[in-house]
Amino acid sequence: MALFSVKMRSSKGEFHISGAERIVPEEQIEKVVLSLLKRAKNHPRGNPDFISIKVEELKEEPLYLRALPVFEVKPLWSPVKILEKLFSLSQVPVDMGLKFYRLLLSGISPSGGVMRGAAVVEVPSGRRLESNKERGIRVSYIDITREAKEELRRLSGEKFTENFKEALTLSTKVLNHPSILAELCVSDDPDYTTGYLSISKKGYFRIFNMKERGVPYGGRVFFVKSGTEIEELRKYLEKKPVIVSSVSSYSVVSPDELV
Ligand code: PML
Repeated sequence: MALFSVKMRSSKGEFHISGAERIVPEEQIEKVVLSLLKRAKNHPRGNPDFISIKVEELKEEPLYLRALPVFEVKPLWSPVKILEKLFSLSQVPVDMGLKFYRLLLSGISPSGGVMRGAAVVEVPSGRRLESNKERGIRVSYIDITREAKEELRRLSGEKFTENFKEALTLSTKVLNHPSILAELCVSDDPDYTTGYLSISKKGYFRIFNMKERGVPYGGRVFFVKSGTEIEELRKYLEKKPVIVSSVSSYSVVSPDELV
């Protein structure tokens, strides 16, 4: 059965307001186009003066993945201390991890703003590999099945948000690539202060209060192995369709229990 990618993005002038995407069978296209249109028109960031909706048949079979296991870290320590602990459990040096966390909080793009895509940082050199440092690499062609979404909602209860579901879907695709060691994310939504660090072979660690409310900066950093072939990684992240079709687990952990 043919599958279609449906992508929406909206803006006002130069200002990006929202974006979302789905992968659906042909008979669901109309319903999904309408729901993405409604979403674009009712966004807390404002009324767009430009909405683009693109429908495109997938040219290759999607990869079906199980979501990363999720660990909600109890906010018993400061976010910096939690990140220090988590980076020490990863292959990313703690100093390097914290340096990029601070950069995300202060505007990581060369012009001092938010990058539309992710920065790619080689470990241990710290070299930036993405060719366009203003745009970065944008992960695309992702979705989660209705069953997996409902299971995630059941497991995470009142902590479920649409942002969380979309971030877990994206991070599951990212961490599935063998070159990726970790992904750090701080939302650029001024009102969304929960972020995460995903670590290869460990999972997705949700961290509350990653930034002060009202801060308009954020973004994503992918930490990769030395010798990563950036063009191959870019193609996978930007083009390979991925559908998350099952979830693993959702647990709440204290920072001192992290191992
Ligand atoms: C974003 O706004 O794109 C990032 C959302 C991060 C979600 C973090 C979470 O709630 O687990």
